[in-house]
Amino acid sequence: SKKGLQLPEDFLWGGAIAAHQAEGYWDADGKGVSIADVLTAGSHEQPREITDGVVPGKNYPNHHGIYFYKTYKEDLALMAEMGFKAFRTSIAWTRIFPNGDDAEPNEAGLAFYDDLFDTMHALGIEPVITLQHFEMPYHLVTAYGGWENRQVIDYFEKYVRVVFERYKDKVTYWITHNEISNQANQAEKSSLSEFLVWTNSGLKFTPEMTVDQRQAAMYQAAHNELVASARAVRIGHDINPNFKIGAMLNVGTLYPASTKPADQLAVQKARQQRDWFSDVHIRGAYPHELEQLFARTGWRADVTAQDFEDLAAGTVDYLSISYYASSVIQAKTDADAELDAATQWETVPNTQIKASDWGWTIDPQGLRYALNEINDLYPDLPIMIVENGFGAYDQLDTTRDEPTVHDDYRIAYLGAHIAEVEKAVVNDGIPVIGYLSWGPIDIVSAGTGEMKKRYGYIYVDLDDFGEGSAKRYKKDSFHWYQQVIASRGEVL
Ligand code: P53
Repeated sequence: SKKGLQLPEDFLWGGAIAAHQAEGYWDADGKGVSIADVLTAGSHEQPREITDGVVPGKNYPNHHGIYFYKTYKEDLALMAEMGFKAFRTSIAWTRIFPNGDDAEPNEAGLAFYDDLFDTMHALGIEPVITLQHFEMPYHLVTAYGGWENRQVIDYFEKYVRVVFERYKDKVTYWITHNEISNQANQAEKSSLSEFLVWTNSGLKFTPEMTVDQRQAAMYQAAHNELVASARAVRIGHDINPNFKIGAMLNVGTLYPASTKPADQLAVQKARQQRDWFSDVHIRGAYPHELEQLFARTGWRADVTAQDFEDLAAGTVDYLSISYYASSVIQAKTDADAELDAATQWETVPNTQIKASDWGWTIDPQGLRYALNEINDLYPDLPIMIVENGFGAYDQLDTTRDEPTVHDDYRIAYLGAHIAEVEKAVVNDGIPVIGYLSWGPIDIVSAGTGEMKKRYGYIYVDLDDFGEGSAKRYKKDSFHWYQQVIASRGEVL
């Protein structure tokens, strides 16, 4: 631990989870089936399966999560003990509207979040609340086709009106759609692509679908989500002008594979194709290269004049980001890339840096790079880091009176990333308003459905089959993060 830079007094230190990865009690108190409830357990080698409804006998880890639905009071008390100023979670849309198209909201679901937010305030913790984190009602997929259908905009609007009204005095920081850009560049057939369009948009990419059809479906769904987000911003500001409503993108830094001009252009195009979502959210309009693309391809066909007015009128108050890793982009050909170049470049390994056991590169400087890049594009827009962390295998040390985990690898990852955030704020002058690390308590992995891919400062005694005592134990990183927050990041 060495003396370093410090972050401002009002900086929002904390952590972030999502409802479907933690709450469990997937069918309790009137909750409906969500798209996360039909995802089986997978692993680094074995993709999660998207089943047709809930199939008996399959392992659905989100059905149990870490039982946060019942343990939130004790769990939040541990966050408060670490000194958390803010805590991010999501509202499970299916607790409020079990099917999405229900006439009336479910009071039991609303009451749960009332108490959750009250609990946070009693502990001095500011809620940061995501409206859609990978879990729309499954019924909106089977009956409407997911976000590709613009009727879903109206159902989302109905849901956000209810929660904005209900929690208008309890929640200030909102996020509309989690990692909305994950679905970009996923037209090529792979299980990861199928997973990402499912979790973002409730889209089912079947093997028969052509690249063209996949692109059209994704761009249409994304458009509908962006219109829904913009409408939510306006509705929210009408209900409470103090609301801060943000967008959320994964901004893993992209590097060119070489100094070859074709690689430079490829990385630039890859970034534009991934990051245009923030232009729509922040500037209220599509960037020109996207409009050119749609003019050429006919993708994103179902639009109205009202949509564009809504987008312009509903720009966000801040940008929230996740950052885990960087990637390297290489052109497949030396010829000039066309704009729709998703098929003209590929990601290649970075031999300069190490990676996690799940192949995610460890690149703290990439975070400073990403923050600078965002600030160059959108000067002075507040940025909240709402996910960053290290998924790793943990070994519970049971030789102590109180079991613990010696997670020096996690401390090393987090400390190095926080140091780069401090340089971005103190040296580069970037308005980063918070740092919420991912999974401050172990939860179910989104990508693999594993429990053993752990991010927490707090260990949860559950395995990949949901077996275990579910007891919570403080890891070494718990005490470390406590002193990071207490010293405002000076002691890492
Ligand atoms: P897990 C893909 C790429 C980057 C981030 O991920 C992603 C995903 C989807 O897995 O997800 C975000 O649990 C997401 C969280 C998720 C976290 O990153 O696969 O917003 O829900 O848990 C970490 O290790």
